Amino acid sequence: MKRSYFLLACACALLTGCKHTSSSLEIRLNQVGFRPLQEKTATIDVCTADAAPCSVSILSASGDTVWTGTASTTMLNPISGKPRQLVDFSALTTPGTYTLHVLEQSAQMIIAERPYRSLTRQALRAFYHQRTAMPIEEPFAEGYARPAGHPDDHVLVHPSAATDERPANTVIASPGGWYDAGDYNKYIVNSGYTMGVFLMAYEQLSAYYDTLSLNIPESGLRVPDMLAEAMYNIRWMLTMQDTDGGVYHKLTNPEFESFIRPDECQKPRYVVLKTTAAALDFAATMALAARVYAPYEDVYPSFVAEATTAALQAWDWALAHPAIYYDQNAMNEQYTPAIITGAYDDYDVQGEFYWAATELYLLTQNNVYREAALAYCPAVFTPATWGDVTELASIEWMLHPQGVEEFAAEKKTALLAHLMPYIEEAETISVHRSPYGNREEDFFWGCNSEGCCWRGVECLYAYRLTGEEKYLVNAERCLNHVLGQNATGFCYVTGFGTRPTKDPHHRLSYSHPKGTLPGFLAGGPNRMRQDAETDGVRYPKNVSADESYLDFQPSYASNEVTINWNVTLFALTAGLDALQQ
Ligand code: G3I
Ligand code: 9MR
Repeated sequence: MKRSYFLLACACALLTGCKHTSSSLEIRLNQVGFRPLQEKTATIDVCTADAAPCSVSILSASGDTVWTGTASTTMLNPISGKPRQLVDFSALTTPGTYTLHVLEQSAQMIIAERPYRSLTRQALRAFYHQRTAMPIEEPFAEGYARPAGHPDDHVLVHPSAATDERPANTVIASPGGWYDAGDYNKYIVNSGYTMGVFLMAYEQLSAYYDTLSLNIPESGLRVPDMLAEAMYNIRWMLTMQDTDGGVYHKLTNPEFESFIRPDECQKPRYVVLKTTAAALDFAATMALAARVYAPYEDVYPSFVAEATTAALQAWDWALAHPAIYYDQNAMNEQYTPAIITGAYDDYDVQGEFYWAATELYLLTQNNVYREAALAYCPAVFTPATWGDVTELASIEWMLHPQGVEEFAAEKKTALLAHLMPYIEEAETISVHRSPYGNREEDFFWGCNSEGCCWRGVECLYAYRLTGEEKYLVNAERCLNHVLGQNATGFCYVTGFGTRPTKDPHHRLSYSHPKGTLPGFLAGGPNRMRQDAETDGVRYPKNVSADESYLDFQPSYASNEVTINWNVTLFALTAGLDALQQ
C-alpha cells in the first residue's frame, strides 16, 4: 500500500506539466450515499496514464480502517483523455459515514438504509417552491417562505392567439401552476411532458408515493401529497384551453424578467399562439390525469369529467390543425409585442399525436384512439424529452399491453436495444462506471436530466419489465453520476452532497434572502455553451464537453433548473428508494 502511494507521488513529482499532483488529486463519488447492497465505486484522478494503481483505504467515523483495496489500472476518460482510476468497494455494506483515503486526500462516503429518501422528498418539494400565485408560507416553506408572485388573473390574449370570441388584448385569468424554470413564465409543452413523467412515475409506485409526506398546504387531504402537488399545475393547464379547444403555447412576459423577487414583477403577461404540440401534450396530460385521479372524485368533484372533455376537445382541435408550430421569429414578424422568451419549439408532432392517442385510449378504451396511436407511432426509437414524447407512449403500451401484445413487445425490444450499448460502455470504457457520459453528444442543454437521469429511469422501466439485475445496477450508476461521480466532481442537486451546485440560474433562489432553494437539479455540462459572454459567462479555454459547466448564475445553458429536469430526478431516486421500503 505504502509503496504505490510512494510511486505515484514520485511519478507526479517528476513529471513536468503534471496537473494532477497528489495535492490536487480528486475523489469523485456519489456524495449523497449508497444503499448497503448496491455496487459502490469511486473515480480518482491520477497524474499520468502509466501511474500504478492507487491504494485506497476507508476509515469509519471513529478512525478504524474498515476496508483497504487497490484501484484499477489507469483508464483514459473517453471525452477529455484525462487519466483516471476506478475503485470498487462494494464489499463494504455496513451503514455508516466513512472517509475514503487515497494518498493524503480523502472524501466523505456514506452508506445508509435509505440514502435517497430525503433527496426524493426535496426534489418533489421543489415543485411546491415553484408555485405561482400563492404565498409560500410556514410551516410548509421549511425556511424558504416568500410572498406570492404572478397572480395571472389579468392576462392578455396576444394578437397571435386572437379569435372572434377573444380578440387581441382580451383579458383572461390563468392563475396557478408552477414557474417553468429559472424564469417566471409558464409553458404548456414543457408542463405536459413534465406531468406525463410525473403521473407515470406515480402510477408505477403509488404505494410508495402515498407514504411520502411533502408538508404542503394540501397535506392531510384524502389524496397523496404528490397528486395534490401535481393538481396545482393541472388546474392551471386547464385554464390555458381556448373556447375552441385549442391550447395556448405559453403564458409569458414579452421578455425575460430580471433577477428580482416574483412579487416585485410588473411586466404584462400574455397567452400566445395556439399550437398543435400544446394541444396534444395538453390532451395527453388531461387524459392521463383523468385516469390517475379517478379514485379521488370526492376530493376533486367533477375533475374527471372536466379533464376528459378538455382532452377530447384538444385532440379534435389538433386533428383540425395538425401543423401549427411555434416559430417565435416568424410570429414576431407578424405581431406585436414581440415575444422573446423560451420557445419550446417542436416542429415534429408525430410523437405527440401518438402519446395523446395512447392516453385517450387508456382512458376511454375507445378503439378509434388505439388505431390512431398505432398509426401515428414513429418507426424510430427516441428517448423522451419535452420536444419528443414518443417514448412516454411506448412505455404506456409496455405497461398496458392488452390487445396489442406484439406491438408492446416490439417497443420493449427497442428500449432494451437502445440501452445495450450504453450499458456495455459502463463496463468497458467508462471512468465513472456509468452508462451515461462516455460520448460527447451526452452533454447538451439539460443533459443531467434528459440524458443522465432519464437513462436511469429507462433502466428502471427495463428492470421492471425484465427483472434483470443489470438494469437496476445501471439505474444506480446514472444516479451516482449526477450525485458526484462525474467529470466536474459536482453533486448537481442543490442542498445535497459535499460539493453541491450552489449558484443556479434560478430567479427564485437568487432573489431569496436565504439563498439557493434545496432539491433542484442543475442542467449540467453543455458542449454547445450557448450562454452569453455579454452576461459574463466565460468557460475555460479548450474545456471538454463533460466539463462545460459553470456553477455561476448567469450560465443558463449549463446551470438553470426546471420542472422537467426535476421530474426525472425524483422518478429515479424514488424508484431506487422504493426498493428499500
Ligand atoms: O434539435 C437539435 C438536434 O438536432 C441536435 O442534435 C441537438 C444537439 O445537442 O440540438 C438540438 O437542439 C437543441 C434543443 O434544445 C433540443 O434539444 C438546442 O441545441 C438547444 O439549444 C435547445 O435547448 C433548449 C433551450 O431551452 C433553448 O431553446 C432546452 O432543451 C430547453 O430545456 C430550454 O428551455 C428553457 C425555456 O426555453 C425557458 N425556460 C427555461 C428552460 C430551461 O433552460
Ligand atoms: O433566464 C433565461 C432562461 O430562463 C432561459 O433558459 C435562457 C435561454 O432562453 O434565457 C435566459 O435569459 C437570458 C437571455 O436569454 C439573454 N439575456 C440574459 C437573460 C438572463 O438574465
